[in-house]
Amino acid sequence: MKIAIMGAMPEEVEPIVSQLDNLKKTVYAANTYYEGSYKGQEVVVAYSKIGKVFATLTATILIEKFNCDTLLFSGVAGAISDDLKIGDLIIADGLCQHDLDITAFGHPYGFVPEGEVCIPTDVSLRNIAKEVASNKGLTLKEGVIATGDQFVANAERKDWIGDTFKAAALEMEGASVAVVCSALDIPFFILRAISDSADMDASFNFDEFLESSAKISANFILSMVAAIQAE
Ligand code: 4EH
Repeated sequence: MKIAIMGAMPEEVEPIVSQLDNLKKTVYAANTYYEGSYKGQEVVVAYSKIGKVFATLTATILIEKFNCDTLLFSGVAGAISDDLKIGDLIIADGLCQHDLDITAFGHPYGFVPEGEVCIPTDVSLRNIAKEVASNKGLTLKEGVIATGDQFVANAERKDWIGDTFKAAALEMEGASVAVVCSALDIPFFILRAISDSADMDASFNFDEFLESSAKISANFILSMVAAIQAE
């Protein structure tokens, strides 16, 4: 088993890379991939850069070039649901693309022919996360996470995404990972810690809480790697 751990920004993967043994750096396709191990479990870590296109590229390379057979995403997100506060953890039960719109042809938002509006994540990985959370005495929220190529800092847009996709949180990469992993039949898991509430204060809160929330997510992901290894 070889686990891919992916983030979008350097701040999201640095707390993971810094805890790996036997680190080996490879530059490929204009990005850096960190191979190593954590508690004896082989992992490959990378940050994709921001947005759906870069995330698609990195997820594909982690699987096709580095032969990872499981993918865990760690990062931060904007909250939609009122009961998600800064620093809270949410796991995706499914991912959708809130900026995908061919409604002019009678299709629902987020849908293209031969695709699906919401792509579900792996149930066993979700169950491992719940076990890890209960051992740590942590609360995990679970819900739909909406992805799009925009930093949402607008209450109206955020509410529209929440209403349209029944989404609890939003970010800019998760659905790309979902598309790649479901097409290649790779079990995947998306974890996000809240950095802001996607409203008019979002950019300020984001700058303040990116680092701390990214660490909360990263530490949880490493505990999951240890739990998977111990299985
Ligand atoms: O990778 C992008 C980062 C913001 S853009 C998506 N990430 C963080 C999650 C996220 C998010 N996405 C959309 C957290 N809050 C979000 C929000 N809307 N409100 C970025 C950030 N800093 C510098 C450059 N770009």
